[in-house]
Amino acid sequence: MRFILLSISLITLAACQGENDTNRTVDMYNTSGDMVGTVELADSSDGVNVKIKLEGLEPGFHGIHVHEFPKCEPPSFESAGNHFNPDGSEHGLMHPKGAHLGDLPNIEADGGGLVDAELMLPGATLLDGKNSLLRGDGTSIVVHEVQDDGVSQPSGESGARILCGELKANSEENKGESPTNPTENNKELKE
Ligand SMILES: [Cu+2]
Ligand SMILES: [Zn+2]
Repeated sequence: MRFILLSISLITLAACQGENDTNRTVDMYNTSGDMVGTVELADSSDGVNVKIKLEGLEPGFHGIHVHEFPKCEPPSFESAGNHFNPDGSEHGLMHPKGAHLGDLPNIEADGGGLVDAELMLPGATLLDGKNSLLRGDGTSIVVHEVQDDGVSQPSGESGARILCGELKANSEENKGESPTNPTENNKELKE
């Protein structure tokens, strides 16, 4: 009986430790380095829920995608790389061989330049695995100048990258000064 209770508490502990990575907030920056809003990510059974709150955009539609590197270097944000595409698909939510896992529907800024939208990334996760937005060093979220047409390669003719936010893996570990875990290197690497 005591053993069972111990097991349950260990399982609960493990679940709590994983909780950090089921919700993440990404700060979004423009090409001048001003923070202009946030993107809140929440893992769910269907994918990753994406809540977008932005200001200062040109009114109208804008493309938005998850890009492959957690690196936002202004003013071009080219450092963010291509769209996050672990399955090797074509770009575009309307493409027959699409879409990239990181492709999202366009967001619309109102007359005052504000965006308040809630979208979904089906099949993506914040947990471990091939489709994890925190895979490797992480990913980034990029907003574009104009709307994504949903079919053109490689990125839907959505124009310049105007906002970018980094979604870094293990950010809570990077904050502290604590030394890296020495057992980390002992894990067997399978090809
Ligand atoms: Cu993009
Ligand atoms: Zn794409």
